[in-house]
Amino acid sequence: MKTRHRLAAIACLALTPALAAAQEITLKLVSAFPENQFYVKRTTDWIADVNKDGKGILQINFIGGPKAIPTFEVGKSVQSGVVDIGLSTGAFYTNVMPEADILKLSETSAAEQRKNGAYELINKIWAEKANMRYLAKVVEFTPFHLYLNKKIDKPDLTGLKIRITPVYRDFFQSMNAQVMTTAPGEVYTALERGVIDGYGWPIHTLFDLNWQEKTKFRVDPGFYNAEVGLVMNLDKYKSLTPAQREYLERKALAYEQQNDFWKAYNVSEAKRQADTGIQTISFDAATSKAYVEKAKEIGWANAIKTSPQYGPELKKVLAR
Ligand code: 173
Repeated sequence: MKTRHRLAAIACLALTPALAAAQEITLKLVSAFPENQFYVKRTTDWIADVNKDGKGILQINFIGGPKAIPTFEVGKSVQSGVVDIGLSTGAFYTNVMPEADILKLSETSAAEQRKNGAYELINKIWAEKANMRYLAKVVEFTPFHLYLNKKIDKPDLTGLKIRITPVYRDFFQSMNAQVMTTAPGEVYTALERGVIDGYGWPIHTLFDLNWQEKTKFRVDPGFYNAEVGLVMNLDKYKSLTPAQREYLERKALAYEQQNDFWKAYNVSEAKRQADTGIQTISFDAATSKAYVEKAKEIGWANAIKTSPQYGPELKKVLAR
């Protein structure tokens, strides 16, 4: 009895200062997507919920979008700890590690990846190569498409200048496109000035940036699976108390578990494109099948080339 009391007293003394200092933490979050884009609205709604329930535990402060930190710098800022959390797609931080762009090749869902070892593998790689914790995937079930202002009748982009990110580079180049990398925030002006004849982008959210005003065609079918995630500086993640970490992970998982939302949203976005006059370009069945297969083949070939170490391991858990 006596020893137990003494131990309890020592434990209390040891814990008190730590508890007092770490009651509530405020994390800084930036978005690699423009502030007026829907991903940011969904994320600020999520932040409001985190902050409402997280009083005395954990708060998130939304710093802003690319005006605060440029799109292709968000990954580096999370890696170095300039900010704590980034809302980004992997293609925007291949300057931190090439593996980041491999998540677009996911055919298994985030929910499956939590069960089949992919989530642990991703976190092993993200920790080792980018000093990051991958908290949650918040966009999936979403194909990318090629949007054009000039009509094509076969998958040949010879003579066309197309805006890309690393997501589309190898695939569009394999169809002879001349490519130009830009952040989403620069696409409208490039279209307006006629600097580009088209661009790669998901099936959704092009209205947020008014691109429908400058877009004539969408090429079907889509390819890959858009990934947008919340990534956190690993040192900051490790510095959280167990209660803060449990809270953040629970809220991040709840956000990820809303991804079914995108399925119906994408159907409505395709309809909205048609309603606004964006025409679809499609190929015959065999050509369409070859188009999607080529995208996948090129995607994995590049993944394995840029990451001989992790490309093949990721393929086992991301591909079907
Ligand atoms: O086209 C892009 O900017 C891009 O790579 C991307 C990736 C995921 C979601 C939205 C856009």
